[in-house]
Amino acid sequence: MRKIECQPNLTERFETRRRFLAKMGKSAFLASLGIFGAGCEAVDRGLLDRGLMPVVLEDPQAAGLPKPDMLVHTEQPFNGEFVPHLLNDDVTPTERHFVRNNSGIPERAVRQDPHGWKLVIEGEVHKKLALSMDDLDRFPQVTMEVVLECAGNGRSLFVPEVSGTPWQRGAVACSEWTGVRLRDVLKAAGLKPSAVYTGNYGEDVPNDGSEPFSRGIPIEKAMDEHTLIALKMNGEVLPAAHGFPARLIVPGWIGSAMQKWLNRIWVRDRVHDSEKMSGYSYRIPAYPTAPGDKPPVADMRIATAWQVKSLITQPQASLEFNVGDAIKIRGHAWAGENQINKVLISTDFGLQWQETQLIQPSNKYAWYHWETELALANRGYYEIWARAYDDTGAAQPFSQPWNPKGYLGNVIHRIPISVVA
Ligand SMILES: Nc1nc2c(c(=O)[nH]1)N[C@H]1C(S)=C(S)[C@@H](COP(=O)(O)O)O[C@H]1N2
Ligand SMILES: [Mo]
Repeated sequence: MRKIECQPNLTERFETRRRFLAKMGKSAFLASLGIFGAGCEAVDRGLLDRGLMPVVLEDPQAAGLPKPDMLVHTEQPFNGEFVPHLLNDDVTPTERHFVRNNSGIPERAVRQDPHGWKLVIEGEVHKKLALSMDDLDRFPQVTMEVVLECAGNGRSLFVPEVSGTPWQRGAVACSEWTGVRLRDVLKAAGLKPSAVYTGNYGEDVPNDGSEPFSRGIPIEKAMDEHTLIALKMNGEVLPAAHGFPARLIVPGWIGSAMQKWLNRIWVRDRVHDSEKMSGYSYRIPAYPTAPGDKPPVADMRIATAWQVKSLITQPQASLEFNVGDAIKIRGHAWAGENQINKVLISTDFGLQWQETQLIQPSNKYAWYHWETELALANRGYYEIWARAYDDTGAAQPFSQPWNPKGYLGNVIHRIPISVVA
């Protein structure tokens, strides 16, 4: 089994894996983790240097998935989110953080074993680094609450329908992340003047031989003091599903910039040109497009920061109230690189708006909270609409602007309720 799991040849590894998975049921597989965990360790130590490929599992249960009450879109790769009223916490607990995977989860992450793991920094640097967890622990540690939102969150609201995971509103969370500043690590490697972009890689190398998920960020964002190599989530070592042992946190930007299971940063002398940086992947048209229109690839631009957005987390959709009841309304708001100015709500389809109380975030890049209370004087069907405004004057649209892959959706959130006499 050790030989199978540490197979250096990619093609052969896939064949043996298929046999391996066919032979073993889920529970037998889980039981075996401890056994080959010990066996692989010595081999793992030289993993990167000798060019061996990490092993990726396609068994979400091994990584504790799905989480309770999760709305699961796909099991392989695993993608799941939560309905808005389950996201009411100020700081999202790990059990309520959505999971978005492009392929399987590395076996190392499931074993929670950092032995042999190295983060390689190479490319346009003076000194190539291969940092162990102990090396990273020696850099200053930073803790921040950061909104992490998939670029495709809200995709299911696009009309006409677009391809991709049909996220509703829950592919967003704001957890607390602890780690080291990416810029401290890049400084240790010494950036050459030719450095313009990072190319980020992780251990989740797909089983079908397709190009591994890899995205990058401009050097300016990489050198921003808030961009982290996170080692902890909500005070605990990173869970398997969220990138153990290290992931990027690129505050304000789309989730795909936040590489999980990070093991290599290739500093580049040009904009990173991997598959997930090209074509229609994580790219949006340079100009507004008619619904259903697909502009030429040359007119597509890399999606970066999120735009102004809000979520109603209370009340739960479709609740029934009595006339005159005090109805507590609450939620979050965030705006990528910008700050929130106000969140207004309406209960009459946008004819009249009222202010809510805005609660400042604990740090830049965490989400704001907002709340208010109201009573409805007549029975009937109502929708609570929330609309956030940022400090640039931008506000959420009433109707979702369209793009070919359904990215950066920020149409106002509406919660239906009914009031009975
Ligand atoms: N290595 C790796 N990193 C990745 C991904 C991935 O599939 N592989 N998915 C990205 C995308 S598209 C998103 S939205 C976030 C999701 O982070 P989460 O699963 O911790 O919520 O991780 C990003 N980092
Ligand atoms: Mo994403």
